[in-house]
Amino acid sequence: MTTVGIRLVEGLIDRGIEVVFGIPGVHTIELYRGLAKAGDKIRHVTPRHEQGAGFMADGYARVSGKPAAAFVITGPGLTNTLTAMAQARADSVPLLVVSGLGRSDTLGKGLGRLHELPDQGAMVATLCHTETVTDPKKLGEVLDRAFAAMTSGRPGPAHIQISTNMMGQPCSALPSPVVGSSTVPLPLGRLRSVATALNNAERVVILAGGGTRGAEDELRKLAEMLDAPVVLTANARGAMHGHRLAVPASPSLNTVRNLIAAADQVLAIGTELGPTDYDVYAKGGVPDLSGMIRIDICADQLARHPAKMPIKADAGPMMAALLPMILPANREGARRAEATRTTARAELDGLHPALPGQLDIVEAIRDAMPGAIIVGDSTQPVYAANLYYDHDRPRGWFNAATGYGALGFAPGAAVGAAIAAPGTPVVCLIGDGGLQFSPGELRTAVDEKLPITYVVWNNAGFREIAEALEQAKVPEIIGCDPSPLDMEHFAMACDMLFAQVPPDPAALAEILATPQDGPRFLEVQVR
Ligand SMILES: Cc1ncc(C[n+]2csc(CCOP(=O)(O)OP(=O)(O)O)c2C)c(N)n1
Ligand SMILES: [Mg+2]
Repeated sequence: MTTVGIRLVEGLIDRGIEVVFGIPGVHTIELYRGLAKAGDKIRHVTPRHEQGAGFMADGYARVSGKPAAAFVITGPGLTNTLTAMAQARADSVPLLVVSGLGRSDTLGKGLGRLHELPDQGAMVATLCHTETVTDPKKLGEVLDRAFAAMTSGRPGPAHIQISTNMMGQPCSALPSPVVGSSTVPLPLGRLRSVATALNNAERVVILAGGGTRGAEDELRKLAEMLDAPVVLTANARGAMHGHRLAVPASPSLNTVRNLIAAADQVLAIGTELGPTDYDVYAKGGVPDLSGMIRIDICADQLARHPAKMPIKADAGPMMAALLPMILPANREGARRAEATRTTARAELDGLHPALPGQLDIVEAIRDAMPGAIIVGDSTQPVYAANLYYDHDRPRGWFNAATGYGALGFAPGAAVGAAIAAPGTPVVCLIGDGGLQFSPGELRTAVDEKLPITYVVWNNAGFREIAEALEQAKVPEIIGCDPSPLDMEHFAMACDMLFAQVPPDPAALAEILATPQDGPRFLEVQVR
């Protein structure tokens, strides 16, 4: 008999899913029967915790540009995954979580059954689109709606839950997936008025966010035609590496704010204008953007900030449509961008004496491993680089130090990244505190023989938070000194190569440049 569980796996394969990250349980047996039947068509990766499953799928989606899937049990499996779903929501990552659900005749009755929750679907519904499979004949529609929720408009997570008694029901072959059409082209008149506003401006500045991922060519061409500096938020980094017009610096820096304030036309593309990029120090002073042209795929995003021209459109096609209407002009873009880059870098020195050294470490990693993907956690060098750092490839710099900011993101996300880009070296840059949130996921990298280098910034505790408490003049610094792991023993227990280095870029670069086969562990001893 072919069950709902088996058909669901087939339906995922038909929609381009090649890997599932998951932990099985008695509530997902039919899903695993489906995986077993699908053989080579789909790969299963076993994390050590469901939060890791979610973060792995997240890293996979960010690097591949495609939706990714996690299978978890009902109850604790799903609550363990919620943090990863929230991170995916904040960073617009298409993450599908398929979970079990208790027997349908027991739901909401509070019988104390295994993994019971009062109302699992309602719990997820505040976070993302959620679906319950209640009829095998409707399984295809459920999948189509979940994929549409993840990929049409602003990407994000989605959830499908299936009761144990439903998972084993007979289910006939699913119809072919319904594929949504691409975004509706803008009316020509509207495009013309945007182009006219840009052509008439003397000093254009582009603000590029994560919505420009995958449209790096269009972004570069548009910037070149407009001769406009491009400010790249953390989720847009990696676009326009080394380009004369790139400003890979945070709009929280005064220097970058001055560049924006001096523009007579701001063009914001695929950026939510959120405080973790635009006002990370919560000091206010974000330049007035009400005169901007704003392109965003999400109508309610557009409603959140006043703009002269709010345009609901997909970034790539919109930029491509604008290009032939832009008149080439000299706006001294390269001079303005270079001056901003130089001053931004200098501004770091004044913000905190340790920042330039931390940034040197990230640049040393990039230069020792060209083309590598750096997946960051919430640790000091990652904060430094989110302020100012030019990564050398698109989709190669992302982290949880921004947006939702879930500590412990990087070990799982690095696994997903490495699986999505076979042969590409991946660096997981993480603190000693963050490492202890998700240490188990390093073993997943060993199981899967992935070329991940764990660069662990060991400053013995939650240093960034300790500094925040100090600055706030809290009379005693409490809770910031969890003892770090003995890294060498830990790496040995994981069966990984291990080395120790001082926080010296040259020493780190030397070790990183040695070829690598499988995962390895580098402890940067900060103190
Ligand atoms: C899930 C979660 N819990 C708590 C925090 C708050 N937090 C942010 S950074 C941090 C300290 C991280 O320590 P470590 O990884 O050692 O990095 P360091 O600041 O020392 O470089 C904490 C506790 C968070 N971001 N996410
Ligand atoms: Mg630390």
